[in-house]
This record gives sequence, C-alpha cells and structure tokens, in this order.
Amino acid sequence: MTTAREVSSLLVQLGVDRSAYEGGTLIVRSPIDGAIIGQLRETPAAEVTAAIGRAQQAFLAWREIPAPRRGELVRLFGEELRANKDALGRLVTLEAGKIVQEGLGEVQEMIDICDYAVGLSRQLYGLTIATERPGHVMRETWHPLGVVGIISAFNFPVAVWSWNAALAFVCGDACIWKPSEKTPLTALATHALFEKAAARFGGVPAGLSALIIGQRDIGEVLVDDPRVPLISATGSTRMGREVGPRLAKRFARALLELGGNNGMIVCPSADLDLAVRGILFAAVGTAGQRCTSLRRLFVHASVYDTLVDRLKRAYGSVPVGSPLETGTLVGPLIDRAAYEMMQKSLGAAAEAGGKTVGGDRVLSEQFPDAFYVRPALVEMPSQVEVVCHETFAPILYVLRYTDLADAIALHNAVPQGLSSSIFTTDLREAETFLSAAGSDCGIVNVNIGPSGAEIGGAFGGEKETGGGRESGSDSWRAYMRRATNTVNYSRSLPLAQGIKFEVDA
Ligand code: UN1
Repeated sequence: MTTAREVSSLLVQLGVDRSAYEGGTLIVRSPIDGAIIGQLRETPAAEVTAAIGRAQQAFLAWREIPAPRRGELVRLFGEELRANKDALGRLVTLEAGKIVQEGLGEVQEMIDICDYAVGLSRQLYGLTIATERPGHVMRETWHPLGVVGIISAFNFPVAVWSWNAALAFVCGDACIWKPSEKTPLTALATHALFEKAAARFGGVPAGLSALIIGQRDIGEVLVDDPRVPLISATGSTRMGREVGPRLAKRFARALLELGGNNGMIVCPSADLDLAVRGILFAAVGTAGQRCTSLRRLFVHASVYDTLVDRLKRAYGSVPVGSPLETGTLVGPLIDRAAYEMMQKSLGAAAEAGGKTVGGDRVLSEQFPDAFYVRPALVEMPSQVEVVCHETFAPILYVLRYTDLADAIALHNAVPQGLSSSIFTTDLREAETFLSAAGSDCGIVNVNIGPSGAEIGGAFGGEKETGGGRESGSDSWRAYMRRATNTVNYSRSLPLAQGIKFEVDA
C-alpha cells in the first residue's frame, strides 16, 4: 500500500472526515517517501477568532463543572487512545517519520498523561496558611484560568498537545490547538478521538476544544488574542523569541518549551555497556529530532578511546531506513530543510577541526524525495560555536575531558538548558552533577540518557529553553489561577501589620 493510501485508511478508521484532508491548500508530505499524504483546508483567521470566542463561552460553563467530573472526560479520551493506539501510533510514523516503536510510545505517553490527569482531577489542592490576625484564616484556592492556546511541533505531533490539554481540561480550561503545519493529520485524528470521547461524555460545552490548521499567521492570531490567558508553545528558540514578547506585551502567560542542546558526561567509573546503549537511544533515536536528544558528549580521557571506538562501530551499523520496517532504528529526517541544516552544521564542525564519522545521505535512490542520513559522530577539539547551537538532526559532538569541574562548566556553557545526564558509579560525581553547582538544566539524570522522560515529572528547561514546565509534578498550576483568600470570622477588624486606622462613625 502507498503511504498516501495507508494514511487515508487510518484517518477514516480514526474517524476523520475526508473533506478535512482532501482538496485543501496545506500540502502534507510523508517524510518516509516524500509522497503527498494530505491536502488540508486551512482555518481562516476569522474562524480562529470565532473559535476563541466559542472556547471562551465553553470555558464559562466548563469551569462550573466539578473537577473530578471534568476528569471523566479525560478518562474517556484515554479509553479512545487505548482502543486506537496501534492506528494512531502508525499514523505518527507515517506523518512524522519516527519508527513504529516510537510512534506507539508517543501514544502511550498520551495515555499516561490522561491517567495522570484523571487522578489529578481529585487533587487540585491549595494551602492553608497561618495568619497573624486572630479570628482569621488564610488560604490559597486554584481556579480555572480560561482559554489555553497550544502550539505544538512536528516531532511530538500529538503527545505535546495531550500533556497540555489533559491537564488543562481537568483544570477547567478550554483549549485551542495549532499543530505544526508539517504534522496536522495526526492532529486531526487525535481531535476526532477527543470528539468521540466528548460525545460519550455528553454535555461538553460546544467549542471546549478546537483545532486550527494552518501556518504561522493563524498561530499569531491565537498568540495576540486577549481572551487567551496562556499560550503553551513548543518549538525552536527562534519561535519562542517571537511568541514570548508578544505575550509579554499583553501580560499573558507563556509556557515555552524551546530548544535543547543536551549533554552527557561519561566518567571513568561509568558502566560503558549502559553508556553505549544510553547514548545511542538518546543521540540517534527519533533521528536526533527530540528536543531532549543527546547532542554533546563529554568523555573522560581514561575511557575516551574505548567508548568512542564502540560508538563508531554502533554508528556504522545502526539500521537506517523506512520507519515502517521492523528492525529500523533510525528513520528519515522530517524534510529537505532539516537535511540541509544538518549538512551545514557538519560543514562548520569540519572547518573547526571536527572529525566526522557518518552524516551522509543514504537510500536516496530508493527514496529520492525523502532524507535519510547515517547519524554523525563528530570528535571536536573544543566546544566551538556550532556545538553551542541546536541542530535538529542526529549529530553528536564528542569532547574529551580530564577534570569533572571543567566538564560541568563546559556542559553548562551553552545557551540552552533542557536536559542532561551523567554516567558514573561514583556517588560523589553523581551528586555533584545533581547539586546546585552541577548541571543547570531542568532535567538532570544519572545513568540514563537525557531523552525519554516519563510524564510524571515536570518537563521543561532553563535559559533559552524557555523556563516552562509541563506534564507531571505541579505543572498543573500553570493552567490555573491562584487566589489568596483571607476570611475574618471574628467580631473585630484587626489590620495586618498592626496598623491602627480608627474612625468614629
Ligand atoms: C520533545 O522532543 O519535544 O523526553 C519532547 C522525551 C519525551 C519528550 C520529548 N518524553 O524524549
């Protein structure tokens, strides 16, 4: 079956109407073979504005529904995802190019966050705080926030929306989703499943969740609308630099998940078998197109030759090919532009003295319109400029170190701060890396690569990564507004700070 035929049959199976992806102006190609797999109708700006209006109305009703009941909607959505995991996972593979295992993993991540959000729907709690005044109580309450705009990227085309939306719905918010223009088909399918869940729930206010399809200009309509108090945007630092100031201008909240340039330190005591596996999954998995992909490897001089030789062998033999084939571990890059960026960075690295293994295009005869590459391992003499950039491709820069403090300093000397890891069996080294003086990232791991985070923890990072946190822990607070309440149940009116302010009246 051609990719286009299979995509169409999966979309129909998942409940998407053909009119949504045929005959429109937004052309979508599969990175597997470059074939056109969808022509979507784009949402005009006026319809985006109308959708925001409907979402705002839906929010007013939804916020009154008890949170555990709101959780029921998310539970039903989780059921739809469980029942359709194979189909949606395969569609992720066809549209985003990740291997089937990772397509399925992405849907599993959606199921996991639904389960998490259902539990959370009974745990949206605030604090009770001691007050300085007799006969008073002070507490914090958390209330639904409003319409949440979600802008997602091609590499996690459906999971990122779910991390946001599952929490936002239980928190009492409405959502408007602008998926990447490279991967709108998986968004159509996900939203169709959500609508099935909403129909089973019964009584979901119309417009509680909307999907808008198109380019950056409709994203801007969402970002600039004063009825949208929070924008959660995942993508490049360049995108974040556009979105952040626009939100700041109208004092809206930003939850930004931007670039990563994730590093790993391999210490003398490291278990090298584990390290090789951890490095491989993190650096070449998803063809290096995760924001948590491993891009910089600092190896202690005493294990450098052994580890790098093993990595070179692994890089030479890791199966690259169609992500639909069993056994493939590295699928295609998303498009030609990604391939060209990769080659440009490899050129810059070579000019700076880098020695590269791999990086070349493969399978171009079989797939002339798709971009498969052998992952690149680049031994660098130092952390030059190109190493400090995020190139969204399977390039791993390797640097040698002798002193852990120097390695940590180099590790932190990049503008991004998403994820990081250390491989060591020495408690002192591990704890140093985890300490205040260690990694400056939002995610810091020991004996695990930087990618593949579970949903239970807060996900996000520092510096140019944008500072947002989504998914687990207390990330839900971003989707609610906090009210501090002081209640006086006494018969007098003492003022805070002991202020006397009396009148005879
Ligand atoms: C992303 O690449 O945008 O940690 C997110 C991971 C995934 C999330 C990646 N859970 O690799």
